[in-house]
Amino acid sequence: MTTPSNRLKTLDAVLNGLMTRYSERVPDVLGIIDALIDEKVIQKPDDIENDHIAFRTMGLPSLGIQSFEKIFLHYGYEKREPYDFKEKKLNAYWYSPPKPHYPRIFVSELRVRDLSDEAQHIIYKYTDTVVFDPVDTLDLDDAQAVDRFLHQPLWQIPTLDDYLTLLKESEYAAWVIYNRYYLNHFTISVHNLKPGYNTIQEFVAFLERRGFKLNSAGGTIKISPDEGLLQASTVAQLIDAEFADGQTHRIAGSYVEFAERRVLPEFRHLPADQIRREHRRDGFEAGNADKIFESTFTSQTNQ
Ligand code: OOG
Ligand code: NI
Repeated sequence: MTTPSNRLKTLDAVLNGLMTRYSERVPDVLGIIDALIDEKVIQKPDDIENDHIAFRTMGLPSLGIQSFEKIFLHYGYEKREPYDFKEKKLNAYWYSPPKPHYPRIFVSELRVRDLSDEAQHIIYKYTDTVVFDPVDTLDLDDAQAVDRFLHQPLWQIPTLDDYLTLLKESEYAAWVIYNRYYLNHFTISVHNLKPGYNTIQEFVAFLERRGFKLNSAGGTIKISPDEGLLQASTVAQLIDAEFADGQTHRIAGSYVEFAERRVLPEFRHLPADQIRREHRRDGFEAGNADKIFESTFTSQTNQ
């Protein structure tokens, strides 16, 4: 029987599977963890609080947010505010977790219909094989099945030509056509780390000292207008991608993000040892997110 506690066990397994594949694809993950252990900021990887994870998808009838979100709604996540990225032609939502120690989730989708006919045609060439919502036939209580689904090809591997044509018009489209539902990033919460590392400014200084390459779009540190949410990210790591025509090309894979959530003004009187997640700035910020998307863009990965 599916009980709420079984669902959380399934969620644990799904999140573990995502983090395992992601760490294999993104050497910066272990690089940063090792550097944190080396500087005695943490003792083991589990000491890191994961602020949120993010996924990208194609906004199409059998795919998109309305399909993908069914997975995490099943595990007790709640849909929260929408975001609209006009220039990048993206929609997004964030989801709050069933318990505070789970990561928030940020899911975005490409408004495929807003692209040129040529780009739409390329995308449909691949996604037209997805004729029904694949999540509808997935047993969401079977963690292994969900893990397989999140890492399996949803459509044929693209040709390099198609990839490069898409890249010219929408870097996001090119990313999704190759990387699909691979975890786009996980996010280290910095505010609960020890002094010297618990502000985004100090954490960024640590990363730069250790030689990690950071996304500079709109400035390295992205700050929400209310100054409660401060974010930074690495530049996506390149992967040697094999394309359908047998060609290989180095393309953007995934990246790592860092977030500082400040205590809300109404809770600033609380002693430090009483501060919990609900006392800090929650949610996301469109202005920050708009620049963080660019962590996988060639303007950042080629610098
Ligand atoms: C997501 C970018 C936005 C945030 O925390 O605002 C984001 C993406 O690159 O897919 O992660
Ligand atoms: Ni993020």
